[in-house]
Amino acid sequence: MAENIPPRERTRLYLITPPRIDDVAEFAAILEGALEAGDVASLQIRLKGADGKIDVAATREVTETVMAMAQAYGTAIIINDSPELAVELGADGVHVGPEDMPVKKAREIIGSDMILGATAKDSRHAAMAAGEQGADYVAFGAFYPTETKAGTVPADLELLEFWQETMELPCVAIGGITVDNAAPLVTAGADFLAVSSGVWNHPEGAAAAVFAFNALLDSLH
Ligand code: TZP
Ligand code: MG
Repeated sequence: MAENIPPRERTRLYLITPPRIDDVAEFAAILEGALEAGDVASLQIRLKGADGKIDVAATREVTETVMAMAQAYGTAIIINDSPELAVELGADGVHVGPEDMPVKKAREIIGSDMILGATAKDSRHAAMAAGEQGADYVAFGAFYPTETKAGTVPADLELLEFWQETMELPCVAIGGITVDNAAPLVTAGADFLAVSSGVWNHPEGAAAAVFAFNALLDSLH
């Protein structure tokens, strides 16, 4: 590890909602069980319409429903794609991809206090540029095949190792992560594990998944 980089904190879990939520009350109940089961640093509200774009109405409804609960558990609410909506909803932050808007513009919209995350896929250069433009974290992936997002590019562990050794900006690993395949990402240096289907589709339920992820993270720390 480079001398000027402080030791990394324990890797934390970063939940992402399923792309569609039909029953918001049922989702809120499942989420509460999951938050009760173990540490969740943040919850990204990532809801897509039939056109693949952000479902604004659903994002509003779900965010308003879970906001107080997330706050009570110390879980930051991050809105996907739309800085304007993140501001309107009083969220803790926003996550933008290259197809959404430039990181610099997103920072201008949200101001200096909100969290800004940026997708960097498999590119250290995109990640560095995002950091220079004001991102608070960068997301690398997809590390494993995923059905949650179409058109992902494969990323490999060396990227996490490089980032951990040379950069201070926190990084998120994403894409097809489950309790069973997460360990190498943690060892390679991911600061956060961003997980959707690996939690919501866990055979024993979301709470069991969050518990198991935290047990794994504790064991690797
Ligand atoms: N970006 C890259 S992979 C991915 C996103 C949003 C999907 C994450 O969901 P899952 O179900 O954990 O693979
Ligand atoms: Mg996006």
